[in-house]
Amino acid sequence: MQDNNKNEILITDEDALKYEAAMRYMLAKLDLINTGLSDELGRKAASNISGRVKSIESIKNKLRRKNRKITGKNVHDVIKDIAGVRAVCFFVDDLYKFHEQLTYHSDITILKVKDYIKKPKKSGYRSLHLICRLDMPFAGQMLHTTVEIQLRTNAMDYWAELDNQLRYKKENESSTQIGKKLKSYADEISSIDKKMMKLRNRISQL
Ligand code: 0O2
Repeated sequence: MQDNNKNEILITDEDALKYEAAMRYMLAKLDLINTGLSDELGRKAASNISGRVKSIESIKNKLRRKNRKITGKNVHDVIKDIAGVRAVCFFVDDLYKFHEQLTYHSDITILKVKDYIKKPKKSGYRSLHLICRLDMPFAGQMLHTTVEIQLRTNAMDYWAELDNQLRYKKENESSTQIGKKLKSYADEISSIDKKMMKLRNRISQL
């Protein structure tokens, strides 16, 4: 993957393959954790698990948003979510159970926890982000790759997906007005998430 302006290789094909491998490995982990948790809880924990490797355009845009030079070094040093996976769960406490389960895996080191549920972003965005180092064997050698895990509820995901379509990364005239509305809807959605968890607890005591 090249930066067309300077002809600098930003990500080699080999690196791209490594990120792809790390993403798939982490997906398999989340899938296993989901199976175990669902069995323990007697209900499905995650409704959807997905992953992606960030496109070069998206990487370049993110470096621009962060006012960083588009260089191969910055791609690896600054962008921590080139490989990203996401588990979308039914209830807020399931997310923290996922987090706990991940700590039992010796090939995963959680480098940073960004809890945008306890402390939502100004936009209203909520999710639990874990920046992890994954140590895995690949092509006859050990691979050490950073992977971002996003854990969110269906409700948080619904909001984030709509926010992506309507506002996120768009700098236009109406963004302040729309931003305020979206923030208040995020708060409403979050209060429903809490109510649903309370209801589940009440039902389980019947
Ligand atoms: P994409 O296309 O989804 O991958 P840093 O601030 O340096 O610690 P980073 O990665 O810049 O780290 O920021 P942050 O805030 O932890 O956000 C990482 C990702 O969270 C974003 O990745 C989005 O996926 C999601 N996100 C964060 N804030 C919002 C928001 O307000 N609305 C929505 N819809 N999603 C958000 P990317 O690379 O920006 O996007």
